[in-house]
Formats: sequence, C-alpha cells, structure tokens
Amino acid sequence: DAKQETAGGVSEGSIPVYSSLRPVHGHDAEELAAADARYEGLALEFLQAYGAPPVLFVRSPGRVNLIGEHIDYEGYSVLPMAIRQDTIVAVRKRPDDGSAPSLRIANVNSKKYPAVVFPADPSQEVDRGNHSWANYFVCGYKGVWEHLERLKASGKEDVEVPTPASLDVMVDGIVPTGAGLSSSAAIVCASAGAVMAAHGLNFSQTDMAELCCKCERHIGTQSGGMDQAISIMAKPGVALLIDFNPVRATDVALPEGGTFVIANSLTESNKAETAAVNYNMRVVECRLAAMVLGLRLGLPKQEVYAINTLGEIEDMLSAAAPGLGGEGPLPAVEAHLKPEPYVAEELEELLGEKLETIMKSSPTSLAVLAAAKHFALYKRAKHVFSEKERVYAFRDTAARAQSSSGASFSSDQVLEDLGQLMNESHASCSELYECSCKELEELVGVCRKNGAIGSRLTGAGWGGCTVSLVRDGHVAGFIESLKEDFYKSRVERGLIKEGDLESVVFASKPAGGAAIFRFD
Ligand code: NG1
Ligand code: MG
Repeated sequence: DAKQETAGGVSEGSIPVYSSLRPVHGHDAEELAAADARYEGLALEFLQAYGAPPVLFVRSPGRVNLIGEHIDYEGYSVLPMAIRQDTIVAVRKRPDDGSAPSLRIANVNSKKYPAVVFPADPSQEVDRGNHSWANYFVCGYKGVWEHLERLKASGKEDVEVPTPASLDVMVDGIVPTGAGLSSSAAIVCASAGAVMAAHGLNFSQTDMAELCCKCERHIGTQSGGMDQAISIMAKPGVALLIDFNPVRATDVALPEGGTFVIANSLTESNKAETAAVNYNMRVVECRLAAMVLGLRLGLPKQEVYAINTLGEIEDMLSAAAPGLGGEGPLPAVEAHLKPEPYVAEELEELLGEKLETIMKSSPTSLAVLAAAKHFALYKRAKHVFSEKERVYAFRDTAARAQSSSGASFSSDQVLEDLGQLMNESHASCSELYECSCKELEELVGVCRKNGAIGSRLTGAGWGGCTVSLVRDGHVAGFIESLKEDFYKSRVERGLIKEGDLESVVFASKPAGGAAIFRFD
C-alpha cells in the first residue's frame, strides 16, 4: 500500500522516525515489496497474539566488520558497515488491567524462540544461567532506565523517568545468529529503541549507541561498543570509522569496483555460553598484558591494578615517555612481555597480588580466572597494537580512491592494498589472537583461491562468517565457486539445505541504521 514519505527524523541526531519503509529499505521495488510483506506479517502475528495491533516498529541491523577485530573493548577505533539483515521489534503499551505490569515477549519464529513473560521491572536481573533469546530484550529494556538514571545522576534535574508500562512485544530477526554478524546487537538495539519509543522518549543516536553497548553486557560478555554503534548510526552507502570514549562515527566511502561478500563457515559460535574461555578470556588477557606493561614502565602497583585496557596503557606510555609514544607501543611489547604464555602464579608474583583480588569486582573476569590455565599476553597485545594501525591504514587507503585522479592513480591498486590489510588482519586474528577455527581457515583459503582480493574472519570469530573483498564483475562467479568448493560437500552432509545457500553466502552493500516506523 502507498505510504506517505515523511522528512528525516524527529529531531537532530535522534533515531529517525518514518511513516514509510522507503528511506530505509531503498527504492528497489522488489526489496520494498519484500520489506512491506515482512512488516505486514509481523503486524498480523502481533494482532493474533495480543488481540490488538502494534503502535510502532523499531528496526536495527546486523553488521559486518571490515577491519579492526577485538580492539573496540581496548578503546581502539574499528571500521564496520551495516548489512541489510535486521531485527524488527513491534510493540504496544498494554492498557492497565489492574494486574502487575508485565512484558509479554514473543517471536515470529515461536518454535525456536518461545514466548516469555517478564515483570515490567527495570531493576530485574538478566538470568545469565539461562541463555534465553528474550534475555537480549531484557538487556535493552534495562538499558533505557539505566540511561535515564545516569542522566539524573549527572545532575539533569529535568529528566522525567516514565513509569514502566506493560508492553506487548513481537520480534522478527533475520540476522544469522552466532555468525559474527551481530544478531545480538540488532535485537538489543531494536528492543531498547522499541521500549524507548513506546514510553514516548527519543534519545540521541550517540546516547543510544552508548546505552545499548552498556546494557548488552548484562548478557555476560565484556563487549566493546562497535556493534551497537554501527547498528544505531549506520548510513546507507558508507562504512563508518567508529571511535570510542565518547562514541563517534566518521563516514568512510568505499572504493568503486569492489564488493564485500559475506560467507558463513556454518560453525556457530555462541559467545554468551563460551565467554569464559573465548571472548572474556581475551578481555582478561589484554588487561593483564596492560598491567604487566604498566609495571615494567614503573607505574606504582595501585595504579597498575586500576588499568583496564591496552588503550589506557598506550596513553600512559606516550605521556610518560614521549619517545615511546612516537614509536608506538609495539616495541614495548617486544621489550617487556615474554613470547611464551604466563601462568597465574607467575603473574601474581610479578603483580604482588592475587589475580582474584585484582579482578574481584568483575564476576565475569572471575569466571575466566577459574577456567584459565595460561595467559598469552605477548600475542594478544601484539595483535591489538598492530590491528589498530591497520584500521587507520584501511581508512587512509580507501580515502586515496576518493581524492586521487590522474595518471598515477590506480583504483585496482587501492583494492589490492585494502585486500592486503584484510589478509594481514586475518593472519593476526588467527595466529596471535587465536580466535579462528578450522572451518574459518578452510573458508578463507577457498575465498582467496577463488579470487578474493582479501579475505578474513569477521566479528568475534571461533566460528561465524568471513568477509571477502571481490572485484564487482567477479561477484557472481565468486559466489558460485564458493558453493562448489565449500558448501556442496556440506549440503551433502546435511549441514545446510541447498535452498538456504542464499542466506549463508551473499554480497553486501553498506545499509542504513536503526529507525522507528509508525504507520498510523
Ligand atoms: P560479535 O561476535 O559479532 O557479537 C563481538 C563483540 C564486538 C567486538 C567483536 C570482535 C559483542 C556484542 N560484540 O562481536 O564488540 O569486540 O566481537 O571485534 O560482544
Ligand atoms: Mg554479538
């Protein structure tokens, strides 16, 4: 049906509010019709479940990280783009019927994601022992009130905190899960957006990015802010360089002639369940590396215990010894960390304190310490400090394609250089950060063999997807060759259906970010 197109957002810098799908879902008639059908289907499911239609929808996309892996939580900039696949949350405030206010949360895929009811209580805990899909909604729910509380605590007297209403919620997500494409941020951001909008609020995009990053940590991963920032702030047609503390986004135009192709290794990595040995383990290793560097550079112990990230130690290094800042922190890693892993006793000896004592305020870090045997500080620090340089190199290389004209400029050379950086990033993730896996290694190899200019794992790793840079004219052939060389045997083994291949290997253009739709 024909919907009126309205101009932009409600206010400068907030999540845009639209009454038409067009500004977000494009002008391609086929894509628009598919999007239309999806929203209508979701509204119908909602009506059937709750006996009333939703008042609004909030959508937020997944993302593919082009470069800058496992460095957002260390304070370093990353370079992702949003993908077309998103999560839509439909919501209405349920009229007061005298009973205790509650949140009824359902999913269009009710077989995989059964409906749940939670109290409408922003102070409820997220049940980490039980990894229900709806926990992600609760994260977003809590995030809205936590943000309001922080605003009040910062002295903003005029902040009005709304009374938590009963909500009916229906979720439709199409971002592949456990694939490194950030289905988790898509549902957290869309949920927080829906809760916010249903209570008549609209925060700025940067506030939303920050609050969604903080609240997703209730799941139990000590994540950085990349996924939520790109999901909220993405713009169609460009990738973003995202800086942290405070969160900021800068457009990065991608060069003509190349397309990013995403391919799923078909190995799921459930980060929430493996956090203590994978994701959070890396966060702890980086913190320990930063502490040992701080110690070696002569910081007093009490200051050392307060260090959280390698980003902090780099700032201290350049302040204390400007020479070191100039060379960057990599020489300090070579000089002060031993290449072999450390055991806990060794670190305690160095630091003069029990690791459990130093990390006592973080239950998720304590879970890591309980599970860990050794800590590869040298490798982890080397990855982080080299990867953050590749992010800026990628941005600068992409910029060459924008600024150059004339004989010396070769756009193909730009693509080659970007591909090289992606390959180096993958090698670092694989060898130094050890967040790859057998299937990802095989897939990256298949991608390169079939003409990818560069190919790497994307997202947290330990499974999930690769992203490859492919020449435009070669995309269709490239995808066909992956089907032949990687997926065919997996179809035969029953790991994936032939008909589902379109959703596991696809080309992606930079898509837009979070949006609110009200069709009334
Ligand atoms: P994935 O695996 O896509 O959820 C995670 C983190 C990011 C970032 C990357 C690694 C969350 C929500 N996201 O992404 O912040 O650290 O790994 O670069 O945990
Ligand atoms: Mg995630």
